[in-house]
Amino acid sequence: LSALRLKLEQAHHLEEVMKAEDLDKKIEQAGLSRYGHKRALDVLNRARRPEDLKRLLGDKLNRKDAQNILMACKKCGPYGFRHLHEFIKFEIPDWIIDLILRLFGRGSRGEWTSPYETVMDNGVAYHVAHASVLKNGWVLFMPESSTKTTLLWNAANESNAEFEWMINEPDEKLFCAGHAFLSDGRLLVCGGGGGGPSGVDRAYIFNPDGNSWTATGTNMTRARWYPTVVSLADGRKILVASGAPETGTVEIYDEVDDRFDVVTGPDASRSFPQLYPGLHLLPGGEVYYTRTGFASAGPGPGGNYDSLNTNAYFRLTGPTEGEWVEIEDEMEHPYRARGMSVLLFDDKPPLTRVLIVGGGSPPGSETSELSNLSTINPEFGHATNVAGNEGRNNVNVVMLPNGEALTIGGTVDPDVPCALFDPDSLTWREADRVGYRKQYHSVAVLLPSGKVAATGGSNYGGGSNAIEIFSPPYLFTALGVPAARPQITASPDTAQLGHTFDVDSPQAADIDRVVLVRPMSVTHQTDTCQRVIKLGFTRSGNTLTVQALSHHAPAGLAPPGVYMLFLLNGQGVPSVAEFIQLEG
Ligand SMILES: [Cu+2]
Repeated sequence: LSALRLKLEQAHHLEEVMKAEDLDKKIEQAGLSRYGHKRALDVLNRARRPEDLKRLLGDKLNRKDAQNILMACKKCGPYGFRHLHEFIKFEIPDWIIDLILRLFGRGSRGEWTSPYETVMDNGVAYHVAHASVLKNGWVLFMPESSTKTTLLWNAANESNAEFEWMINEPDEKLFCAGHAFLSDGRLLVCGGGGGGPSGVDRAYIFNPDGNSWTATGTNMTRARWYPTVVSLADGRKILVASGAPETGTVEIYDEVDDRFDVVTGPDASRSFPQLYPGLHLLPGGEVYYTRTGFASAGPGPGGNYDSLNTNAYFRLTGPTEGEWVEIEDEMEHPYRARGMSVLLFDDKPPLTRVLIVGGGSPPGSETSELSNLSTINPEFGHATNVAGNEGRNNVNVVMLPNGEALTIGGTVDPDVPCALFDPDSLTWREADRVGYRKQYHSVAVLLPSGKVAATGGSNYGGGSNAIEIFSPPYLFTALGVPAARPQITASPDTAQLGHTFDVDSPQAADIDRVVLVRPMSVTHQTDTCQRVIKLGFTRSGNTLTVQALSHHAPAGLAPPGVYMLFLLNGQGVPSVAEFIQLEG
């Protein structure tokens, strides 16, 4: 009899081992990272009542199963479940395990990987503080140190590190410069000069055709360290604002005349509490100040804050004349230093919104605020907690082609999850965590692959030289398998604003959205370039005829320049982007 019992026990044990192996396979297939696994167990272990579990697992969960899970959790000891394997012992239904794998796997949280580091050809680590996505798909990095070397990275090569070092370097340090793209995809880089607020008045242009640096025709009219640079609506003028030691003036770079001029007028100057003030070009052509930025220079604790607490906008009133207009109403948390702001556009109301994430101190830095800028009297919304519920400073926000905003880091502890904002439901949800701290001097950019690269801050910001790459949830099915992506088989190099252009795709019948995304050029949580713009289209066979905005579209919606063209299918899966030059 005891032999029989032993046999039964062995059989039972064998069955458990087989079930565990089966589960391990499922865990791997769902892309449940060690961290995702821990988050799943955290949520389960925190549940106290069946209702807590229903919130996670939905109404399909009946009371009996819920109570079984709560009981099983208790039986596992004071820490609750330590591995999903423990579910097997308690015969928790398969559908619950499968649902947990879907909720915490890469199909809903995406996945960070870290293929390699930024190193120079002599093997020395390269510390990044600036990143710009060029029209050839390479990324231009500028250093977080007093070296003049700029680094090019082939973002399309994820398996092997592929870098190029500039043969001709600018003769000034570009660390702490501000930058934005010109209308032909060249990059204008203004001021900086290294690690101190004395600043330089030099400006340079990087040309991705031939990878060359040249000085601008004239210097800036002022020295500027930590300035913000914004492309304006006409595709010819770039606004340069703030930057120490200059306090108030703004100036205009004219890309046709290749010169800088200071902007004049009774209200043409405005001092900002922040260096790198968060500025964005609105569809109407105004430049809006979001109150994000970097406060450290100037008097006062932590920076030269203004007492106004107002937002403001700038508009040109003549070729080199302009004015700042203060906005009376104010944000719930107007102190947003070291937060980041992004524009959200839609083709139905609300048409234009700005999302402000983190910055300042708690309460406030753990939240985001959404302001409706569809009229020039903004409506300020209430602050909403960003998933992770942690204060975020020096946080990165990247707009994805599906219109979601990805928040990365901003916390000392990289264990705090990244967060995805859905502009339709106005809700945040958790995403996979980054591998390394992403704070001061960290950068993140959307790549043509539809993935996001993050790195930087390794010298001063506690960061890492690792290039980390995020595959958003849209690149996977709900079960964590790579999703089939639509392809672009033909698209033009240029398109005229107000006119149509043709794009070929074998999946044309499934295409739900055609979007233009302006490539990012980011440093210090400041990017004025990124914008996601939906285009109308019609379909005939494998060809999409796309409307490059209507004649009536306001000029500031899509300033002339190089864009990434993405097709998205009905499941929201994007193609790899093709670059397209939008001409005014
Ligand atoms: Cu800095």
